[in-house]
Amino acid sequence: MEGLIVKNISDLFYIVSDNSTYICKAKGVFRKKNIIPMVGDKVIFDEKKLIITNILNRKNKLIRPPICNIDQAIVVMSVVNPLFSSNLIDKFINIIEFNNIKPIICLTKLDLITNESDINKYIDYYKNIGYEVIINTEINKIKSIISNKITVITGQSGVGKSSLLNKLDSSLQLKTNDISYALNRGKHTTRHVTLIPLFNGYVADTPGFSSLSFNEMKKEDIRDNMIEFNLYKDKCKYRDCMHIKEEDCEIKRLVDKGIILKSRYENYIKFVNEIKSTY
Ligand SMILES: Nc1nc2c(ncn2[C@@H]2O[C@H](COP(=O)(O)OP(=O)(O)O)[C@@H](O)[C@H]2O)c(=O)[nH]1
Ligand SMILES: [Mg+2]
Ligand SMILES: [Zn+2]
Repeated sequence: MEGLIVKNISDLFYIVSDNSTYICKAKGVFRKKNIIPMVGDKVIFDEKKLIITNILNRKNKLIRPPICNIDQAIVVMSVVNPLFSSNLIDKFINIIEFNNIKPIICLTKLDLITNESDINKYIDYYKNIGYEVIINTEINKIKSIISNKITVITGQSGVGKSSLLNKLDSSLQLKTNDISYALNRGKHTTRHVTLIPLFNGYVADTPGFSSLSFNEMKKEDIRDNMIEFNLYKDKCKYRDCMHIKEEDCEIKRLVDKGIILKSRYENYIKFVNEIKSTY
């Protein structure tokens, strides 16, 4: 039978197929080849022996959280409490782009601010370069985005990820404001990710990240994941321009003109320096 792994606890894999759940182990040969099935995998399994016999090709794969075959990632960011960070948004987006997953930005806690003009500047910019930007109160819109897809909900602790999922489906009853969990994470906790069925698709509510890293990425990757740079780079003098120290650089000109958002460019420079320092 064919099914989808929705949960993994040590060597047990919970597979959903035709509305039933089967708890299976992986075939021994996987271990020898060092292939480990993961949440999100589409697999072939023997429903009598409860053994996974084959893993279908993955279209993408995240290590943190460990999950694959993701259609889209909703990056949740509060405008305050915790304070809005364009740096974190750009970092999430960069990593998500690198993994060939569609990023969607969801802003929360707009009810806690009186002046929205600063935030609107970001909303307009990200929309302009082609990203979908939503507010956590736009429930019907979010429902249609999530329908029939596998979606990862990501973002730092406290931004309102679990609250949003509870609002989409009150029967989920996910714990919110779980500070103790946030403080303990990374110690002994293996990061259990679960795919929760929702609107004919699945969502994964991931724990907040203590750190996000550009693992395995080169500085050229970071550059190429800045999607709006790719629109203009042909006008740079050098074909492989990094848009940093080079002369006659179109990207730097557009930052000066205010066409490329200054914070995006500054975050880009920070990211490149971050990976340089890890070599
Ligand atoms: N004022 C306000 N509070 C919110 C909003 N969304 C979430 N919260 C609160 O923020 C806190 C953290 O929410 P939670 O869903 O646990 O965040 P998570 O760590 O990202 O899952 C909780 O106390 C929520 O009630 C919002 O849109 N406005
Ligand atoms: Mg949560
Ligand atoms: Zn350039």
